[in-house]
Amino acid sequence: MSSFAPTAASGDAAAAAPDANGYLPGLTWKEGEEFFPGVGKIAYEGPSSLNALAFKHYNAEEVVMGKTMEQWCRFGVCFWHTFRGKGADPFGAPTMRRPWDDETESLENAFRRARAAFEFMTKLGVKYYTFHDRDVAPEGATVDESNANLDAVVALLEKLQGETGIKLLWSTQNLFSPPRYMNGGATNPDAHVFAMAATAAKKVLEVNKRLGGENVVFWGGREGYQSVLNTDVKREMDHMAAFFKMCLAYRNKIGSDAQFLIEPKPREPTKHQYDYDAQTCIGFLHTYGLEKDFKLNIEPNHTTLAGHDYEHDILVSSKLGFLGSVDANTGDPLLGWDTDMFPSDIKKTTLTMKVVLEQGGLAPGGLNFDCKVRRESTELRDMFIAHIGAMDAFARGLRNAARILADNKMPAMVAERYSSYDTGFGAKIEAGEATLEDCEAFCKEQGEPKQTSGRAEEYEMIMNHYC
Ligand code: XLS
Ligand code: NI
Ligand code: NI
Repeated sequence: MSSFAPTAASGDAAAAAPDANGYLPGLTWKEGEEFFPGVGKIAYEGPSSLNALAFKHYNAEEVVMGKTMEQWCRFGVCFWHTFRGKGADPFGAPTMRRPWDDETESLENAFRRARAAFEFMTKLGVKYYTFHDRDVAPEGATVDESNANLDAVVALLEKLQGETGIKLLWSTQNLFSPPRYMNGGATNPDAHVFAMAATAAKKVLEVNKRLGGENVVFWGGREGYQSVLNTDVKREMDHMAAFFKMCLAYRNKIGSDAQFLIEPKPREPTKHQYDYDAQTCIGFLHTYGLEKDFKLNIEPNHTTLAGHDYEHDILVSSKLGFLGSVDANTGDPLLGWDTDMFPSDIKKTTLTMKVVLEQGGLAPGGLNFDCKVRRESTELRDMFIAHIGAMDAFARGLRNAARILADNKMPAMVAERYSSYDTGFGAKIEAGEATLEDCEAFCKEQGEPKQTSGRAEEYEMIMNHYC
């Protein structure tokens, strides 16, 4: 197939005449047609290929350190950006129209979207997907109506899962878009709104179980505050813990074994979110006795918003036993918001996959592409290319990380750096058997410690060898 030139998929959409605003008319797709004509099953063509619609590095069946790439990566497609995102940003209107989307909040539209999503994932070869309740089905006028809408779409999702073998990585409740949640969901000062949030979570737990969802995510976009002046921080955090405990009790009651994941984010939309970063969440879980029942879903673009480097929260949560899943995206260093871009930096994917290899895998979590194509990437083929590029980036990261571990050059250097704790007085410190008096006696006897280089430049040189 031809290289990076536009293909039939984009040409097809371009065939329709744009309206006065330059938009293509909605619903140009017709029953019986493919949603992505001109794009077949994405194949692995190897590193020498320049075909944009082929994998150059992700070879699903290839075995790396005892597992296939597919098993290590467990990629997921997210419904919200990929099938609801239309390119709107804080400064501009939507730029994208999808041929199957008539822009209404009808169930018919929701059904078409779901079918388009499953064709997309099948062609891409991704085995997992993720959604918020309101991504897949429209909100109704009452709780019953909303739940009935969701049930109707979930019945179709269940059928499509059965036909394709694609599974639900996780689902979650949208407690941030509806105006009722403007002051928070579980941390809302109004107990009635808390109850609405809990009602939505209850339904998601039921639906997640029905669809065999392997995890449930809790991202608290409005669980935080805009002003300390009007906020009782302690009560809000207590309420958030109460909400989590209700969710756990209900999960256990209905016999679901889905892993619960909190997704940290420091801010946006609220100025301060209680789930600021991985260590803040871990502290919260310990404070409320929830540390055995939750893991974390780490999103690197949130990590960088918290002022840490891309890999920081992945590393820290893994080493403390809390890494459950990854929302595999990236930010732009020059933009201060959650741009949710598809990852393409091989050093970052290498560092991520090194952590994944070291902890023996992510299951039941995965690498979920909580990513959107740029506002200017308006063609259907861009949806494929973005995912293919990111999957290739993680495949390269996986191979690189496996070489780093197999060669054992860097790991051995790190081990050597800490070797004073392996034996003698250091081992006594690690065992918790040394006192302040012992330390003083040791220093009086040993004198000044010798200076040891951190050798960061050498590590960087070695990293470049692998990437
Ligand atoms: C927003 C979050 C959100 C969660 C799911 O920044 O990343 O998309 O992943 O609610
Ligand atoms: Ni996310
Ligand atoms: Ni995000």
